[in-house]
Amino acid sequence: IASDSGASAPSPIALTNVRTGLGADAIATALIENLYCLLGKLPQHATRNDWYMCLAYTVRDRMMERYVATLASITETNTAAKAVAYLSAEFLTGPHLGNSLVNLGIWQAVEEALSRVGQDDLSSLLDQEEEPGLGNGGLGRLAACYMDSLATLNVPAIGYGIRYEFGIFDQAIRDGWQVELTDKWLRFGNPWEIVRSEITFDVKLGGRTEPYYDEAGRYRMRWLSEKVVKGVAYDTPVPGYRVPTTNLLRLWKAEAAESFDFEAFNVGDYYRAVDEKIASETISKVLYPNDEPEAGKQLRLAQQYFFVSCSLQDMIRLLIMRGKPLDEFHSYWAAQLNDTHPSIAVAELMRLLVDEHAMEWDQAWAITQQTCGYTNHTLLAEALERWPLPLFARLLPRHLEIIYEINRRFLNDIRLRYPGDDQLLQRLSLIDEAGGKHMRMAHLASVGSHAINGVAALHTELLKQTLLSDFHRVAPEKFFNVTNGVTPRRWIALSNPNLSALITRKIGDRWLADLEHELEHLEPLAIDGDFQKEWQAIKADNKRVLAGLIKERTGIIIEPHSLFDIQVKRLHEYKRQHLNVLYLVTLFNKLRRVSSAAEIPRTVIFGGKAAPGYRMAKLIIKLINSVAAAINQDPVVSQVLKVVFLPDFNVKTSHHVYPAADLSEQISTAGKEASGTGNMKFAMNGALTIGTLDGANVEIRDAVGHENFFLFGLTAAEVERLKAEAYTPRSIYDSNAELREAIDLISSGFFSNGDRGLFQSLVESLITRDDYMLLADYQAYVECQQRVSQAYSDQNAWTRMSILNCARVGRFSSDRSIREYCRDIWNVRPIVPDER
Ligand code: NTF
Repeated sequence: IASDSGASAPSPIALTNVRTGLGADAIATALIENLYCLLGKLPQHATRNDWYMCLAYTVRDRMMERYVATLASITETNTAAKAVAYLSAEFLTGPHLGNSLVNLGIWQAVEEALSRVGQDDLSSLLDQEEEPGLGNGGLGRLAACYMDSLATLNVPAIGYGIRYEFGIFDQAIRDGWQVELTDKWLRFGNPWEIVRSEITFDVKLGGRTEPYYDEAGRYRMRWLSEKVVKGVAYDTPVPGYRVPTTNLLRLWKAEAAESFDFEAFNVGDYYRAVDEKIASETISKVLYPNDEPEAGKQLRLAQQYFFVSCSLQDMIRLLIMRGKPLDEFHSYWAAQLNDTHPSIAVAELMRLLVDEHAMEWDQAWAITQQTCGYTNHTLLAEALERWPLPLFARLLPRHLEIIYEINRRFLNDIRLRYPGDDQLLQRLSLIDEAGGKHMRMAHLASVGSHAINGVAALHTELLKQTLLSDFHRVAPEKFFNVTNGVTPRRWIALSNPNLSALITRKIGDRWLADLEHELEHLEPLAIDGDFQKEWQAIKADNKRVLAGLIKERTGIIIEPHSLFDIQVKRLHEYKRQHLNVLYLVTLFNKLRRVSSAAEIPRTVIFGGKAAPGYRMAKLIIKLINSVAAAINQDPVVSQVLKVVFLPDFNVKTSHHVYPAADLSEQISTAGKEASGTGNMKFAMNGALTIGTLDGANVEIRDAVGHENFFLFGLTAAEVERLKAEAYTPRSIYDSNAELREAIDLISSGFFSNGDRGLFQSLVESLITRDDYMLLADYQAYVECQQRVSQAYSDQNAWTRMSILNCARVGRFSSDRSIREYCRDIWNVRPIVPDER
């Protein structure tokens, strides 16, 4: 077979150059062929979307050889490779086209091919792609970065999740309020996925259990379910960066096991027959739009069980295909639980091994524990998944029995090791007996895994000291830290191509595959005047692009020379977007009093979605928009300050946001943000951070140098101490005149057309409870922002710091994170190309 890359693995099939060739000729021919054969169009009649579709198919073709070869390494008898199953309810991949061009190294060839067929604008085709928004925020995007790194490091892996028909909602802003619109991402079809109609599994739900004796006379249990739904596999190839490995994302769609209930159909009840089909398909219908769990939502538990069961059944099938015995399951699979959403895997793997494959309990338990690892992503108590026992029993009666047995054995063991400590037993139990009984999913994940990890050094320490302290006491050897990372392919190469080209020109092109060791070669250039100029010019360009986008989406005109101060992330009280607003109101008050001539011009940009049911978060969006309107309208203040809420922040938009930032806002209450990953994306693109000692900020600050980071605020320990001492926010309000003036202006109705009630709940909560310590950190934040302005006024010094921020954050590549998972948790090694 002809392939002009030289990198492809040998194909068992003779593919033609039109399918595999990475040069412009082959790609141009393929474009025309695909347009004709797949879309049934002639070039003169093709719409922009037609061109996008046929380009997508053309690019996908070029991944197939590697994809088939990688899959073979997980299915063929003679390979010893252990593979990773990354189990996650969310994969926020973002658009595939641009990323695939980067990873396959065919950007230029595609541009050239397009121009040969009369299409000169690759970027408009990139724009056509609907974002697959199958995640809420950090957790889902992390899973996508990890899939990119697994492939890039040649580690065979399958990402298992749910093919939601509707992903995260689209956000519109009407009259300053968030409005949610359904995300119809599949509307025009999805050229990146391959339906595997033959790979389906039955998933049982409901019903009851029944004891019986098997042929060998053994006492066993069987599950007589009330209903069965079918999971169908949809695969999306995940190409590594310039390597032979192409992994896959396997997402399950729910369908009715029988699409017609023939009995109902025969008696003429057509509608009832169709009902079951509809009910089954509901399971993969929609992503829950909360970063917190939906307490007591049966459908959510059904979703989790549905994808976990399909995935584990698939993993067993693949093991058997390889001719390996089931008792070696853990030697061939490492399963990572991305938070507790897939934690039912612990009970499901036990059920499959014990009930379906007649394995002894002890052996099944050893395999389960050795297979599973659990990553915790939050310490927030309200975000911990707990299922009311009656709901759990109704949906998963057999799993309830299995979990009781796991718990009985676990607590027996603890009782022997810590005699007489009943409190400890209660705290460790998988069942919370207080109030209505609940199943504690974090406990199930912790007991059923050989490794438990937090996502930043501070977070892991707090996990050990607080949330999981009892588990740490009884099994300290299970605990690891793996600080999050993000892929430099999407977050630098794809979203900041000019910066990327500049870096490559200076330090060669190895940095994209080895950020940890290569990026630091930029450091000496931080004081190089010419380099600084180029650096500034690129930032200025990126800011102009973002300004254009903002004008198009909001009508607001911003000044590209101003300091771009950006806070983009989910809306949550602990992330404290409203602390940022308090500062803006303070600045507004000041600028109305004194001449603004000396003020450094700023544009403050917000973006992020609020969970539809989170009233306070939605009110904060309204406040941001109201304050923005007042500031932007003020003829004096708006000369030096503009405020923008950029609607519908998602992966696609974010490509234009991180590269344009001067200042990255990472201002959560210390101890609350597990890691953050936006903080890394900003720094990689040369933004300086203003932040608290929270999550990965701590490590970012150590990496970039304390003098290149704007630190403010209480530490996690100080936050706890202050809370314990009966914190009284009102006394801070009373004693700080600027703060009081800002809060009073909000209360006065100034920002709400005289409506004093509108923001009252927000103001009340700040003055009376202030759970997230805004008032305690307010003064420090305001002063820190003044230091920022001062620093920005010296552009050369700022640019030096900006370069150093980028040069020193190489360790926040997801490649480093994945190497650590491979070494400490999964015990997997890369496959070398000739192993397949
Ligand atoms: C998030 N957790 C954390 O809030 C972020 O700090 C972290 O960067 C990401 O996970 C990725 O680790 C969640 O989204 C959840 F669901 F756990 F609350």
